Amino acid sequence: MTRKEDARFVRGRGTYVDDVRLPGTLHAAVLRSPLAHARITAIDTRAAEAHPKVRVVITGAVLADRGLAWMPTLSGDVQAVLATDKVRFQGQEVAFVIADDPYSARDALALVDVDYDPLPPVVDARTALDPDAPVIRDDREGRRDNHIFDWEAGDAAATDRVFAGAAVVVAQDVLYPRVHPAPLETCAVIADHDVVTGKLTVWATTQAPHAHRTLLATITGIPEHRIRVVSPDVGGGFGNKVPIYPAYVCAVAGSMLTGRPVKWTEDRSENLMATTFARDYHMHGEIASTVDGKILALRVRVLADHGAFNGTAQPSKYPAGFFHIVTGSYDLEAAHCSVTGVYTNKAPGGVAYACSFRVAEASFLVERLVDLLALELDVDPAELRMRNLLRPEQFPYTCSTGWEYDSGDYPRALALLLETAGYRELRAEQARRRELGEHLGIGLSFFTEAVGAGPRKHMDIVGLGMADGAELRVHPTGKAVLRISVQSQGQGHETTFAQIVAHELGIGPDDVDVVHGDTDATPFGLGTYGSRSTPVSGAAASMAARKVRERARIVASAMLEVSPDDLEWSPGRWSVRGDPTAGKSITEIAAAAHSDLDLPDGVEGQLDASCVYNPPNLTFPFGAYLCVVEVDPGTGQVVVRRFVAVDDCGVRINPSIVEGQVHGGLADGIGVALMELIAFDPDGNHLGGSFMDYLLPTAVDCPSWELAETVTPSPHHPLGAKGIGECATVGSPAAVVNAVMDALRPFGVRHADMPLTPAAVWRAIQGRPLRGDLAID
Ligand code: MCN
Ligand code: CUN
Repeated sequence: MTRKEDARFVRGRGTYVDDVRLPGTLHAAVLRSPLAHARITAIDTRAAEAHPKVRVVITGAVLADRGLAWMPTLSGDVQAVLATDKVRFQGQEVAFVIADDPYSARDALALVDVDYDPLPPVVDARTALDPDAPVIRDDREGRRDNHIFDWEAGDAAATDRVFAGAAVVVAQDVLYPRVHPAPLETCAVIADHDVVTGKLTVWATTQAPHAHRTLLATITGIPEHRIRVVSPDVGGGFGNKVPIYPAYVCAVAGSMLTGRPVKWTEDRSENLMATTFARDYHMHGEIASTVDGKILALRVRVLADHGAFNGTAQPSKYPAGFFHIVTGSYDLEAAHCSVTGVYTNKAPGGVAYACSFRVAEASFLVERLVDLLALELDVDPAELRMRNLLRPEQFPYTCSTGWEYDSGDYPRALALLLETAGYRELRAEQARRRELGEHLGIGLSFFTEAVGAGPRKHMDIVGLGMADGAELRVHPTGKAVLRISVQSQGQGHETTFAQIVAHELGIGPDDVDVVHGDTDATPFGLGTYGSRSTPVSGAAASMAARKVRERARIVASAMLEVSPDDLEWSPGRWSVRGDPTAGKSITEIAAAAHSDLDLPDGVEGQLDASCVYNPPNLTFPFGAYLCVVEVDPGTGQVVVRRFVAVDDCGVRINPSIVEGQVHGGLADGIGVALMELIAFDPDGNHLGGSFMDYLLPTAVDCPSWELAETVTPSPHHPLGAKGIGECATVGSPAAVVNAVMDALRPFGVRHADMPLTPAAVWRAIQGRPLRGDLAID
């Protein structure tokens, strides 16, 4: 089925926040810090206020008077809404200028005079804990260092024992550099506070409207039932639109101060400089094996750069997200990982960009280590993986760090990959071309994803348990409206969720409309991230539809004057067991449910039903990827020739949407592996503030994707579906990097950090690898 929503998108008829025009709207711009670390000694707003079109200039002092200078982050830290004492990263919000039009607001930024007293910045996370490192968060009571958290998983002692006895140990420092989600639509908000009713309406481009409503209530003190968050069409999120940003709070304050709607739309540089980034994990990984390549254990230490405020969007029990799925897809005796989070003078965050809560970093590390082990043992990397993959009979499988993987057939996926790619022929071609002095590289990766957070008792964000609601209304004519708590940013929910209901009720998908993105019109739920929509909200939709079906059964039994037990279901119809001609369609039953038909005692009329779905476990999709690159050693240029991807996300609701998700994720992976980097100079100046510097992959950089699938249903999801949204982003960077390293094998290169730009590859060949996190050295 093609996507319903595309009817408006291909016509340019989508409605994004910036398209929303409320009468009397004022426009805002944000003044940002030019320095990474500095004390603010004075702010003079008089000249800006004298600008004829400026209505209000909000500073931290103005907010402090109202208790709004600081706000909670998703991790339970606090973040400055507008800087009062210090600025802590370049691009930090310092003042919010509200004017009659956006141009005047921009112009007036230059009229705000801020005196800064520069401080030395912490740019390299590896120096953040040095005793003489400048203390970034001196606002935190009693804290005199840049330490945020220590966290560990797995059995350290058991792991050390296995390592001590292992015949082979391979170790590597691996940086997963800072990258950015870079959605096409940047962040935007309109806050509209009604002084008469006390109602606040916030139009925002968000992945989690309900969570935003609760957070806005907590931050502003406005009662939650008077807040409505509307998220119209969202032009991409990729994790960037999970948090609340300071300018959203300023817009609310601005609307309360002016009595008018206040709109703010971010520009590209602001988005790249100041909104939540991803990764920035300095990892030290070790892998232990027997001489014949049986992988025994993994030991990992991580230094996590969280920027100046810890805005990471992890479930609160897991400050390092699901990083402990670093055991990957292999049968290990033991594993241990420890993560230390630190503050640096960089934009806050710590998670975003199709990451599934740090599975991207974990997956990348383990797949690099497996390739390094293959190199060490001189065995084929496909063969080494095949020997160590979990076997189907081991599921459900509890890994060494505690996750219970729900289902999988890994060897089948890898075998399909090798066959689809023609692996043996590729290796033969590689050998031939090496003779000719050409550098073809073949890279593999195998990944296991963990998507669909909760259950609620293990996973929450700011105390909100991860469950999702769905409400299904069936009108008298049998047409249905499904209201869901998750929010599409391009994933096609209006199509797939209609398909779920249509499948359960046996009606056409065009007879189901999907409503989302308005907290006044939809049930509560945590929203779309961690590829949780299908696993959680999709399950809620399915369960609500099954309740409708059961109600329909009772109504049908009254219509047919038989016991409900004597009815059997076929798509769209309840009929008398053994007599398919005596039956009623859902449409007929819906009409009867709204009619004067006498229903059994205790049975309400109508068919509407709802469900709150608290998943019993995550779902664990997986995949096997293969990338073929060609490297020009003279220039360091990498060209991706082929990319073959086998994905298993259980039952596919809409195969073409799933393929679209995989295409996007593979492109992401090529971007991260070869070109995307948020870099800083030693003074903490951000070096990637535009798409001229922060490179995104285009069609030119991507081959024609070759996709294949296996289907291993999730045993606990009502439809057997697992999430897919982030799989390819998680799995693909390792395949690309492994391919480049494979191509560079004749040069004795073992490892180079992403992004593998021409400069990075060339320098690796010269034996002087670039420091991946610094664009200059
Ligand atoms: N689907 C399916 N069958 C399955 C699994 C999924 O048909 N077995 C369909 C779903 O119904 C949905 C789509 O595939 O239409 C993605 O579903 P799911 O895996 O549940 O992921 P979410 O809908 O929760 O999307 C979130 C995920 C995340 S976290 C990021 S980051 C990301 C991604 O989606 N951001 C995206 N893909 C994106 N795609 C677009 N276009 N834009 C983004 O911002
Ligand atoms: Cu972590 S990026 Mo997606 O989960 O929104």
